[in-house]
Amino acid sequence: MHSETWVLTNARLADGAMAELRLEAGRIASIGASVPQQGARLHDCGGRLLTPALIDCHTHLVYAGNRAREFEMRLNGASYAEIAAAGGGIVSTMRAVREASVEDLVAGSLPRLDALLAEGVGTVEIKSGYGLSVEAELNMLRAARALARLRKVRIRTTWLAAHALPPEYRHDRAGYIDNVVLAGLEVAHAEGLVDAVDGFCEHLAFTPAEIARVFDRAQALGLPVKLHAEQLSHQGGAALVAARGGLSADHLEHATEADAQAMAAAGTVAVILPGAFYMLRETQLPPIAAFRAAGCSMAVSTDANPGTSPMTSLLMAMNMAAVLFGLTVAECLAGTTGAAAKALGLQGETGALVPGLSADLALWDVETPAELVNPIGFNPLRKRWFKGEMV
Ligand code: DI6
Ligand code: FE
Repeated sequence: MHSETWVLTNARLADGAMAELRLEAGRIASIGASVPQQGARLHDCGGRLLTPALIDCHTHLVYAGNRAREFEMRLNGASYAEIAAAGGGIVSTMRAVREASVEDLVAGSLPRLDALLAEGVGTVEIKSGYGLSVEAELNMLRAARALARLRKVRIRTTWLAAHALPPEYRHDRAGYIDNVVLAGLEVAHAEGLVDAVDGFCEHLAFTPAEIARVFDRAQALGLPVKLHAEQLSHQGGAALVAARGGLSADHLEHATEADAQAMAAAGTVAVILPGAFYMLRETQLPPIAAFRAAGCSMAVSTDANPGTSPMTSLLMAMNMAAVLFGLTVAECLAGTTGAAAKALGLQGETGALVPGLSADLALWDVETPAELVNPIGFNPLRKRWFKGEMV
């Protein structure tokens, strides 16, 4: 493992500076105008843009089935909330996931993972949340761990059993939290399946008080927390996750200036998810100016999921974050590298071109970050390295 030593020459960094990098034992050993070349394989980057490998810090990549029929219903005027109330939405994906084996989940999710990797992604967060029973939630995270063994990628798993209420618990919300969300978390954690804990805090999902119970257990187990917060309405989720020192609050279209300040103070990253905003034709914009003013880190992610963001292109998410939400090119690139690493608690491991970090790199057939964010549906990835190995 990590036997390849590389020296990359003529690399153009995001700020336009030219550099050489030495990759050794899976890490960035040195970066500068010229680095020692002994014992290394050489790669001439030819003046092309070199960035950290991209990080997709919020996905629901593991699932079964699809929701194309519901998409057609929405095109005919049905709302997301109406479809959910009629037994569609998350619960329809739940039925498909419960029928799938771990092998089925892996086979169905691999093409989606490959689509991300083809765009220079080196780290992907994957959530449970479509099983909604202990066993099916475990299977989703088992599939996520299996994906990490099949490809050169770092996978971070997230327990999201508090995503929706399954039909069998419709009249027993507390029972679902106890028997599935909390009891399952214990089992999943014992099996080594959980890197963080998430919830969906929304009028059609769980209240801040219910999420607080989930966070209590997560934190008792020493697991970091994050939250789908203020997506469709303002519920207080962003303040809750900030008060817990959480990794991130995600979506945030309905977040306030006070939320932005609380998140910045807590070091909680704002994860911006333009795919769901676009697919649901939302009109409420996340308070980007408030995040900037507060000094809150912003990450950008696909939210890849079958219902509200069937998108497996992080480059597309960057373009949408710029066009729909007004992020700058620099914010889009930071949002899929350094800030995304922070949103996963990985800022000491990946997401920057700094000696000592994992040598996770993407080399692009362009010269500037703007050329990554501007095109739609064009992938200029030329090469990638993962833990120092050319993939
Ligand atoms: N927010 C979303 O947009 C997705 N989950 C969530 O918590 C929706 C997932 C789905 O509709 O399948
Ligand atoms: Fe999500």
